[in-house]
Amino acid sequence: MSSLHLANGSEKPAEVEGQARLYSMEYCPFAHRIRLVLSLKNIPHDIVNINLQSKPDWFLEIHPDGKVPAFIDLDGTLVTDSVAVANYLDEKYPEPSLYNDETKDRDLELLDHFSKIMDTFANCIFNKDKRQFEKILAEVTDDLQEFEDELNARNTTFFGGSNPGMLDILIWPWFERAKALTLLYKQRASLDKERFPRIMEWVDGMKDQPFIVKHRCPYDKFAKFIEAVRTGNVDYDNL
Ligand SMILES: N[C@@H](CCC(=O)N[C@@H](CS)C(=O)NCC(=O)O)C(=O)O
Repeated sequence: MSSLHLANGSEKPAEVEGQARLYSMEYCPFAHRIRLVLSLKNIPHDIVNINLQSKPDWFLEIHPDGKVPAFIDLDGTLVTDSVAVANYLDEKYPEPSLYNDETKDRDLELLDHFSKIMDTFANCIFNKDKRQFEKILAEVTDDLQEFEDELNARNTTFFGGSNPGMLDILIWPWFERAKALTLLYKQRASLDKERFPRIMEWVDGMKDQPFIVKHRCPYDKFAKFIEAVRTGNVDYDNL
């Protein structure tokens, strides 16, 4: 289902009858979101991985921004940007539905707030945040409090209820990669069990979901990927 990361000069893989297509990259958290939605909803698709350091011309013709994820539906519709793709898939393939009417607005608000954590994470991995690790950790921990409180208020394992919903899926790729920071900064860190019991239960519940297991991105591999990105030379298929 997945492919090697195709670079410029490669042939564009032929479309497969009856399958949508996701242009992806193994370590990208945004593309990871879409792999999870596609799997959970059992949407027939293939995955074409792109070498983002040497993008094929045919990929740039499809999506001139050159970013993954890019999704092409069976009827040829192109959708880009992970949240837009996830919402498109939820409308077009409603089983199972990933939003609850009662919580959708709050989910979208929390997703918006989560982008602060995503930005901090990106600044850390790309060496743009010059603060001490402890300071960054303290800030992210404070930002997470709202998510702990929300799970507590909902009194459910997942934001989606007894099963993961859209918010669970859209934030998960960063939780799976978070420990990579301890390797990159060569520091220890763990979540305070007393302060974040709900988040801990949520992480345990998410980790066991078959669609999560299927697309796992081990944090040590992600750290290797980031180290390779920092050298400017990524061997996407042999990390
Ligand atoms: N806002 C976009 C971000 C996607 C994104 O930044 N993808 C990265 C890989 S993780 C990418 O394609 N980078 C290639 C580039 O910027 O040239 C989304 O949510 O899909």
